[in-house]
Amino acid sequence: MNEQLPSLMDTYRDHFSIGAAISTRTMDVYSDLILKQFDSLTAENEMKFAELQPEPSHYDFSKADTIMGFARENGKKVRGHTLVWHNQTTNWVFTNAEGELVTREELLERMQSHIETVVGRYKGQIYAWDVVNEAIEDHSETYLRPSKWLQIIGPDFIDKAFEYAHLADPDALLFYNDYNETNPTKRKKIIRLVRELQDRGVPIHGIGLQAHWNIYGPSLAEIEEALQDYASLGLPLHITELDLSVFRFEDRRTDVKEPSHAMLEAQAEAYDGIFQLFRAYRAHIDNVTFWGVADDYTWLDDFPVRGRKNWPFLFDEQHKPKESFFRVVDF
Ligand code: HXH
Repeated sequence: MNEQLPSLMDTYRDHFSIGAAISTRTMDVYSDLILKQFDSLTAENEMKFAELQPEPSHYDFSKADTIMGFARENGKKVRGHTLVWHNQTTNWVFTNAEGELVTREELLERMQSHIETVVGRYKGQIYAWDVVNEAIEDHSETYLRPSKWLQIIGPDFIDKAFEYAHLADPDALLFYNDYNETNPTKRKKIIRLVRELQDRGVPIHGIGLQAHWNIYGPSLAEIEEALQDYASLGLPLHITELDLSVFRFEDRRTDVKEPSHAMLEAQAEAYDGIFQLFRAYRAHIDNVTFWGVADDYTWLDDFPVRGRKNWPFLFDEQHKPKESFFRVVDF
């Protein structure tokens, strides 16, 4: 029945590639949609530090390899996510046998060997890596987020991560990736960071804007201002983790069992405006990746409100296109 359905990746072929985050489970559940709609894939969790190196020097590439195999067999590009992050990184990374924090040199060595091993394994197969994820502090006047990486190595942990990744695969495009990226205060800090990296000659090739937004905001004006600001750095932009929650950030309700007509209309309107902007900035945006495929599974189920489902994508729980889909492909 969906045979006449337009394809996102074909519709946007001349604008940017269209991606989706998947897991070894969802790549099967969504295989029909993935094959037809998306030309770029990201492992939602399977390439994070804790998944790949759960214990010192004990790597488990089984799930990541399964995703790489699926991508290769089906001719999909792969974005790598993510090498250095304060979350989903096991505590052993930062401690020695006595349970004390390791030295700067020891942590740099662990960082380099992890990056070499992971980036090296997929050399030439992963076209872009999120090298450092979420290193900027959100609100306050603080610049960098307090983390073990920062505490032990110092602010140049970011430089080092990019340098190690570049050595491991000189052809991979290296990205700094963050959320709340349209917030003016955080935006300025992200831009400051990227500019400093550029000034120091650090091999950074792009900026990843996560775009975990909702149907109430950020406004198109805020998004456009952010795109303009980021584009001024002269680096390609990837929209790395797009989804549009149907709830305001402060909304804590758990009694909504299906999305209302009004929610779906507002979502279609929002997706329409957002993709108009993405098209207008096609000279700067090279990839738009959704952080999932269809509404039957999203990381936003139960997060940040336990017991609450969410419906953030272009395809519904039956994998059928929503009004949002038709608005995105109709221009
Ligand atoms: C992303 N973080 C990650 O990059 C991705 O790897 C993961 O799969 C999903 C989302 C977004 C994020 C950032 C901060 C955050 C939550 C999600 O912190 C909060 C904690 C509680 C409430 C709200 C935000």
